[in-house]
Amino acid sequence: MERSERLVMGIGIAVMAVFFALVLLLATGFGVDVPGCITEMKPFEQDTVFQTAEKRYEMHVIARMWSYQMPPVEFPVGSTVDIYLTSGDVVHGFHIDRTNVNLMAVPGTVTYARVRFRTPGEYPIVCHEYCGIGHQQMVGVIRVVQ
Ligand SMILES: [Cu+2]
Repeated sequence: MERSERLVMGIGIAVMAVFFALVLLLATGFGVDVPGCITEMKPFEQDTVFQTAEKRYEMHVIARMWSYQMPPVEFPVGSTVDIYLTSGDVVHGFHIDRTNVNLMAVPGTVTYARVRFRTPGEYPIVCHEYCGIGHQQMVGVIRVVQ
């Protein structure tokens, strides 16, 4: 092995050692942790779906492998719904068919969309991010009635 190769390998090992020491220091000394507790996130402190005014609703959805934590929901035609979404494990998708709602459910963050349901019917919800072996089971439905 040439001297320059040994030098490059030595620098590489030293940089890896520094990064590893920094990760250990941050994890143990400064309490840096991956985001986790959904219940402490503000929108998720209340019930899942509730009415805020006439034909105005707020819906809090948690995506988990491999379903959406939300009850069967039914809104009257013309309702405006504020949707707050997060994930309890990995990245998921949240697309409401026949609307422009297309969100990412990311652990530790809350995504938001507002949608108005103008026509009655069923609005299927599907996950559009491959999230594991049960991904195809991640479906839901919103019913809009007269
Ligand atoms: Cu999925």
